[in-house]
Amino acid sequence: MQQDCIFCKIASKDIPVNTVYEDEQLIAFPDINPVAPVHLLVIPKKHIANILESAPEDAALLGHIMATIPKIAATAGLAEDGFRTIINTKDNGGQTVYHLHFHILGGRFMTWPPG
Ligand code: IU
Repeated sequence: MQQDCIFCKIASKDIPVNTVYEDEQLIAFPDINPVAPVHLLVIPKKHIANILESAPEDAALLGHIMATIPKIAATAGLAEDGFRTIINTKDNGGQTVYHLHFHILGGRFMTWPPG
């Protein structure tokens, strides 16, 4: 856990959220400022600032997150029409919270390219 990291505090339950999925390695919860009818965040409980900062030993964790995202999306009702998964990285990627997180966006048609 990294001090002053808000997502570490969510992972440790110091800040409560409406958890939609949790296991030993990750937690998923609704984004506080949703940009789609369904907007979830999936975070590793381990503090990793972003995908650039992930280490070789994080490969299994990253794989577990990717393998779990479709289950979380399906539970949220997004399997039939689909959804978008986004990882924002550093300034040009639009990253504002420096604890790795995967956005799940669904419930409406997503345009391309993103802004
Ligand atoms: P970004 O990829 O770093 O830009 O996304 C951070 C997201 O975290 C953003 O969508 C925020 O609305 C969201 N968020 C949150 O859900 N709860 C919080 O306490 C904070 C940010 I701070």
